[in-house]
Amino acid sequence: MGMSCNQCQESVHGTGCTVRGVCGKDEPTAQLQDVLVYAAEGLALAAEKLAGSVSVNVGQLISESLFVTVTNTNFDEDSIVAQIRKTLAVRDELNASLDHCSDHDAAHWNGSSKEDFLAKAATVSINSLSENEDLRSLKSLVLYGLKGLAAYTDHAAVLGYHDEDIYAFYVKALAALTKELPADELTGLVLETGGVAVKAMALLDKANTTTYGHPEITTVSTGVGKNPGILISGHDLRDLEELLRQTEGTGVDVYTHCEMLPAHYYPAFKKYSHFVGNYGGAWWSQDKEFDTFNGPILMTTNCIVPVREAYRNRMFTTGMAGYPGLKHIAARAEGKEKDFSLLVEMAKTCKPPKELENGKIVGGFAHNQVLALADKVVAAVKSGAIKRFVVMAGCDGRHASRQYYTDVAAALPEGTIILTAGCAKYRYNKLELGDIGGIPRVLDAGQCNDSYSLAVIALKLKEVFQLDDINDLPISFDIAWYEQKAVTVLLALLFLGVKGIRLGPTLPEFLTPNVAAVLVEKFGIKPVGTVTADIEAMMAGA
Ligand code: SF4
Ligand code: SF3
Repeated sequence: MGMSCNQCQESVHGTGCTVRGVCGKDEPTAQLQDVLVYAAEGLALAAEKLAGSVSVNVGQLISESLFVTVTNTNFDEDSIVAQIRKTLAVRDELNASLDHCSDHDAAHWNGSSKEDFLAKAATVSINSLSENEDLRSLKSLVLYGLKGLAAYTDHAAVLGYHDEDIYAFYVKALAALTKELPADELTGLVLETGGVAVKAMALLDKANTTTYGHPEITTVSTGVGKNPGILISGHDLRDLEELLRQTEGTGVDVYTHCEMLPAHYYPAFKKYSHFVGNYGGAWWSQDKEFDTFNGPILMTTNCIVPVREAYRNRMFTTGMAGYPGLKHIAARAEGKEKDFSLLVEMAKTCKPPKELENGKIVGGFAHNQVLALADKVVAAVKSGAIKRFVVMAGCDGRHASRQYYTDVAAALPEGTIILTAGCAKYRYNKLELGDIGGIPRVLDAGQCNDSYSLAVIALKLKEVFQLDDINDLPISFDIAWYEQKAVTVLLALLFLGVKGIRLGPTLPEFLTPNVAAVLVEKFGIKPVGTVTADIEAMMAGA
């Protein structure tokens, strides 16, 4: 039967991953993820037939199910099977309330065994979206955009924030993926996904900043203390909040890893003296760093890489994350916190982390903080001290070709400011790039989930400089992508009218030449080139 996955930047070029994912995802896991997407489509078709709004329960369930299939989030067959069953059960409830079956094929295959689901997988892979490769490419763009969106709305939902319009869009778009639609309708759906992405990022921004305050300029240590520690990775701030509360006064320190680094920027977490620093770099080097951390590690979301024996018994998952053989910390019971006592007790028996480095990272430049510096920034632009902003947000990844981003950051002229968000920053956030009149040359807005801040900052600059078009700003976009949240951010930028984005280290494999040509023609998207040529072009405004 084989697997067929091409959703991330590390997809095997030319064929997608067909035997085993570069990410480590094996064939049954990939197939069960396809079936889970298919079950979510069945749920959407049932919800589409109901008059009125899409319920929060259905919207949240779709968010969770799609999030499970985001690259490097969940490798655990049993938990994916459980999520398929949950999704089908709600689909069946909706169909029962309508008193008819969905015409989606899913209505006839809700067998309960994993084998049943695997047998179904052959007919529901990404290839089944359409026989026409261009239509399949457009549908893939929508589906991957939805997966990234799902991560945003799941994080917002965890904090109690929902938007029924976004949930209604899930239903509309997932249902559309099951239908034969012409290219122009699918192109419209791609752009609409970008518009909904802006809404979802704004919702998550509101959820995070209302709950934890607005990020502030913060210096984070990359060294280690003398106490044992727990390392928390992924993107879920509520998990961190509860872990910090449950470790307070226990003699166990808490460290962030990868995309949890920006948690240090939030006022709500600054009061914890045992929240000591950040350990290691971007997600892909975890198989070296987790060994030397010595204590328990909690993965709240992506990115998990194949787990090594050296730390397997110290690693835990929670939320939508999963990995076979790792202990999973259960969801919150109504009105209760998650129970992290297993990690706390284990940490007390562990050695302190081994020092990897002993420096600092400065961040916290989300929209509120940057707008507080607006006068200074505007004056620096007017005086010519700041010549250009370069947005280098997105994801990091394993490939050596991503050295491009380090080299661009190092070689950009001194009058440039790098605006970043996401784990792409690890390619240059430990370089000494200095400042411009006190404004650091790398302004880190936060996680990939905080890319919204970069759009707000750009729109504010447009307003301050009284420009009609965002593309008239002295700003260039040199974006790095890896997983599907970056696809969502890209669609959001296109929706906001940003033109001429450089995308790398390679263009998505799921774009056919015809679909890529449309993006080039309409939006001027281009692949990254050489460091020298790209810097020269960006400084010239291209
Ligand atoms: Fe391959 Fe990426 Fe899919 Fe993993 S997520 S199987 S690396 S395309
Ligand atoms: Fe990174 Fe996985 Fe995308 Fe959140 S942690 S940006 S890749």
